Amino acid sequence: RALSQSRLSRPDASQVQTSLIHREEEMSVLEVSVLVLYTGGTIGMVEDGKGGLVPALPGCFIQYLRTIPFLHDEKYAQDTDLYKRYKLPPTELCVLPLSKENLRVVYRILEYNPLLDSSNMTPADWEKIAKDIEKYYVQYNGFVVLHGTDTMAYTSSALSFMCENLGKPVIVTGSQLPIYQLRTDGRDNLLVALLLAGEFNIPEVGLYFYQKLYRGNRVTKVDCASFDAFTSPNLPPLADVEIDIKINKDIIWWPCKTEKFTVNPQLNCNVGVLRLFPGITNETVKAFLQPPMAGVILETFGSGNAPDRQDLMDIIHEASVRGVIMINCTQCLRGSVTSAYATGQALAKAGVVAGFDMTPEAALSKLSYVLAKQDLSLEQKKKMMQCSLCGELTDDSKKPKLSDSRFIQDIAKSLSINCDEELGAIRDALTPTLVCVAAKAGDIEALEALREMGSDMITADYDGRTPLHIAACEGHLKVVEYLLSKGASVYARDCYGETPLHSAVHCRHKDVVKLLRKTGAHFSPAEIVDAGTKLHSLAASGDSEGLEIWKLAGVDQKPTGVNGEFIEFTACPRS
Ligand code: ASN
Repeated sequence: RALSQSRLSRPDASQVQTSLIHREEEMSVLEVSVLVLYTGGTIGMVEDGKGGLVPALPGCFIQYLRTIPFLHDEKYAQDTDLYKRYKLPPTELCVLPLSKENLRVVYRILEYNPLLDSSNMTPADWEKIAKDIEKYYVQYNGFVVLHGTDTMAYTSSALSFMCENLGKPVIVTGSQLPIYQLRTDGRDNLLVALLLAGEFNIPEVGLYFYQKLYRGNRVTKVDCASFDAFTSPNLPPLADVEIDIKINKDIIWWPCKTEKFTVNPQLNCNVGVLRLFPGITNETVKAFLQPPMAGVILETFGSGNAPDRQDLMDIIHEASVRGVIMINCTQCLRGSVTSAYATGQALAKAGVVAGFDMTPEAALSKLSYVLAKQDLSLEQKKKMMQCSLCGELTDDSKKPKLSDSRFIQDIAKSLSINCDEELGAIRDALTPTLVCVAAKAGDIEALEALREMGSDMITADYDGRTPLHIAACEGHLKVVEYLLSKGASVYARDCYGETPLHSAVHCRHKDVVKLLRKTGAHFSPAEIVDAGTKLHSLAASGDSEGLEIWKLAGVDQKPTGVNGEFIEFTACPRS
């Protein structure tokens, strides 16, 4: 912040010196906060004395984490009055050592009671997790859900649908061996999940396991004897965690609506999965489709094929006419349902809807979510099942192809480049700057042209300022609107921790502030504390316009002092 202010007015040499010192101090204490919802799973289990694993006693988990130096830095907590500042006891709060990115992840653990083996999870538990994310959404930069691996793919899929307009990372993880054991994947999975949730702006429900961050609704558990337990058969990982953490930003599902985050907890539980097999009888299928069944995932052969005998098709057609929604998903691990074969076409004729390359876990939880939408007709629900709501199925038609970009192609030609990796490198080096320039100029046409070339609207400049920061600062309302519709995040932070909302407030662009608030932007608790000084000075100088814009941004002042002076500041999470 000291440096960003010094950019506004030319500092003399002594000021530069002070700014750098501030910067160093400030960077070493830039904190991000993560809420850990600890629901159970092997990660926190111990032997029950009879040869079985069960969740440890309440409180054991965090007590243990606090003894591991790379998961908790007590000296920092003491030196900086952490527990007092966060108003939380040491039984709930931990802080990681300083990361390579010069950040401190401060994390709070909310331990569920009872802790569950994930085989006992139900939709009611998904609802509780989703509602906790909603309850604490404004207070934390990201969320980690600690969960058993057995049904983790169902939970991560369900959360991805229930958390509508998600703008912050929700990382689901767990382990194959308990964290208390000498050899375990638990410590590493937890540490990386915390870093991903705190330091990276990935607005998705992800599942982190064994060096890969996957999209939560694309995963399936494939191995119960290896640390590498999950796979995402039809989508590459969102991030590869090797020596460097490589985020695959081309496939991240950036939110494109100017709507706030909400949780939609309604699910219809009258759903099921029927795996077809050679010789399946009509009676079995008929019995399965009886009321109250409202939706069924049919696990078919190959690219969506089933025995096409007429009597079986009649049973399926009858169920469809009764309003049962049936989704065609393949039993194959990889690939998509197509209409390549007559046996598959017969299913479509009987009323079965293609589920393309959705995993059965994603298809089932999506069906449960879609069926519960009371304001939609049956046809609308079927249509919704075939559209990608949050990246759960592949829709190639929307993806701009790098090879279609004339600009990139021309540059590649003049540099004699023809391999895809080098093309990607050119795009990554050139287009972020061009997008920032267009955002500053308020030039939507240029932005659209750049987007068509395959450029994203989210990559930051060297100060971590995204095109949205720049447009917000300049007060280009239309550009802000455009960027939000193309995936820009209201939670992006520049290297000083400043959000686009802060930029808009600082430059007093009321309309931009309003739009960002509508999209769910808010100040962090730390920014609210900082805002105190600013509000005091605005109040002291009688700057009512300045005070009003802070209020619009969700920070209000209460004149509670004896003489009516402003002494307390509160956040209004929802405008
Ligand atoms: N049974 C455990 C669970 O799902 C398996 C695990 O977490 N590795 O809770």
